[in-house]
Amino acid sequence: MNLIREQQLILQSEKVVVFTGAGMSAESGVPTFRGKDGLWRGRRAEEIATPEFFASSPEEVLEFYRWRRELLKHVELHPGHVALGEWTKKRGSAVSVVTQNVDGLHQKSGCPEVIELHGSIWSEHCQRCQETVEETDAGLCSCGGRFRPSVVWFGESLPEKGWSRATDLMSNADLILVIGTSAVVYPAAGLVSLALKNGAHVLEVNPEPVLEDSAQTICGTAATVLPELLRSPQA
Ligand code: BJW
Repeated sequence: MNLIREQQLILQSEKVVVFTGAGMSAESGVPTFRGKDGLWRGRRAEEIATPEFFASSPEEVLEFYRWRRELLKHVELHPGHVALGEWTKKRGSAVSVVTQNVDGLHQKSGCPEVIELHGSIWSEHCQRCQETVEETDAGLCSCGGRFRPSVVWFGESLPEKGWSRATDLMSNADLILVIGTSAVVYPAAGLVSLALKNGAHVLEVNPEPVLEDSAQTICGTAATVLPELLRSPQA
């Protein structure tokens, strides 16, 4: 894979945002939402990841998250995570990661700043009093409300602080690396248009690129492309 021009572009960029989706974790064995393994017991994310479904079938939803946490406890970082973790540490405050993923794998690989737009699967909050606990399967709160995963379901707002930081970063970046997202879920997907409108260069890594008109695309997977892309170009 010859990525010299892309490596140079990265080297010349002063403010970079890495924007990731489920495809980033796919090669660690975590199913994407809209890929072939994306259904859980025949249900799509649009059905199960909703407050309405939790209200009607809380045990089924909690089991879905239990299953995913159990899977995540046993996955390993792939070479793309490792390369991204090392590179972000090296570039320091010049790089931020904005992710739609709730799995915590960017943090595990050492990325210093990770903004989780859709929350985290590793904490829960009470539906009634909003108390947050760094605990999973917490059951009932002392106020009598039910704890639920602190993730963002359809129809819910994104965390205010994270969203504000993400829009700020996207508006001021000169390069956005978009990795492993179908870019169909809003408002997160709109961040790419925001960056483009503000003059950023967009480089997409995806085996099935989705941003072809507006971005430069590298057709390949995160684990194969990132170690090469984030290497310094050879003299
Ligand atoms: C690889 C790879 C490899 C594979 N390497 N790449 C019409 C227009 C605009 C908006 C709306 C609309 N109708 C409804 C809405 C709103 C709705 C929405 O966007 N719906 C769309 C489906 C149309 N959005 C919302 O409701 C959001 N909130 C909101 O808008 O609030 C305002 C509001 C308030 C009140 C009323 C109405 C609005 C909230 C969205 C929350 C999304 N939550 C989920 C679940 C999180 C919790 C959990 O994990 O359980 O977030 S859904 C799911 O989709 C998850 C993901 O973060 C998100 C995005 O998916 P992602 O990451 O892109 O994954 P995939 O599977 O789609 O794509 C994987 C990609 O990887 C593919 O491209 C592959 O090719 C690629 N790939 N292998 C690299 N190895």
